[in-house]
Amino acid sequence: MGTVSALPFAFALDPARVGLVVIDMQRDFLEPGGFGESLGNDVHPLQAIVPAVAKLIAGFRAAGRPVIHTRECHAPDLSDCPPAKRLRGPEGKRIGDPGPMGRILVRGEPGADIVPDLAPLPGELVLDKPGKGAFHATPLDAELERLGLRQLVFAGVTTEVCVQTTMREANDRGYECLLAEDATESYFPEFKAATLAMIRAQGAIVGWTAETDAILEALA
Ligand code: TIU
Repeated sequence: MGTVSALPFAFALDPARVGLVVIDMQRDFLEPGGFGESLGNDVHPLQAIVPAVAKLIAGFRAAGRPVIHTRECHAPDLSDCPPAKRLRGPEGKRIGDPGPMGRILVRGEPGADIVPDLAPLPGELVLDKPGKGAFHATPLDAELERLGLRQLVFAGVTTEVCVQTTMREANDRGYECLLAEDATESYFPEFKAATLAMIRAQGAIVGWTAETDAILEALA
C-alpha cells in the first residue's frame, strides 16, 4: 500500500486495485467553438490542466495501471439525448447543432474527440456516455469489475458537473474515490473550490482530494 498525502486525511492507495478515470477531456469542452463555449464559458482555464492530466496518465501507464477515458456525446439521431438535456443553451448552439468542430457533442464528430495531447492508447478503455455521470447508461461498472478495480483516481472536466456526478455514482457503488486537484477544472473557479470542499467534507463523504504529484509518488 502507498500513502497519499490527501484531504481530509491520508488516502491508503492500493497499487493493485487502483485505476485512473479521465473525464471528458474533449475538444467540445476545451476548444473555442464547442459545447462549453456555446454555453457562454471561457474555455481557456480548462486548457491549462492538460499538462497535469498528461502527467497523471503517464504515471498510471508507467505503473501498468488501467487508464479509462470518457467522452460525453450522443448518437447522431439524438435518441439518447432527452429534451431536458437537448434544450439547454441558446437555440442554434445546442447538442446536435452544427458547429465549427462538427455537430455539437455528437459521437464521431471532431469536437467529441479527446484533445490530441491526451489521446488514448490502443487498448485503453474509451467510454462514450450520454449523461453527466459516467455510470449512467454505460458499461463502466462492469468494466471496472472486470479490471478488478476498487479505487478510482479522477481527473478531467468539469469539476462540479461530470467529475463530481461520476464520483458520487462511484462512491455509491463502493469505489474509493480520489480527485486530482490540479488535474480537474471548472469554468467557474468558485464551483471548483466548492466541489473540492464538499467532496472531502464530513470525513470524505464522497472521497478524497490530492495533488497529482502526491498521487504519483504513492503509486511509484
Ligand atoms: N463534462 C461535463 O462536465 N459536461 C458539462 O456539460 N459541463 C459543464 O460544466 N457544462
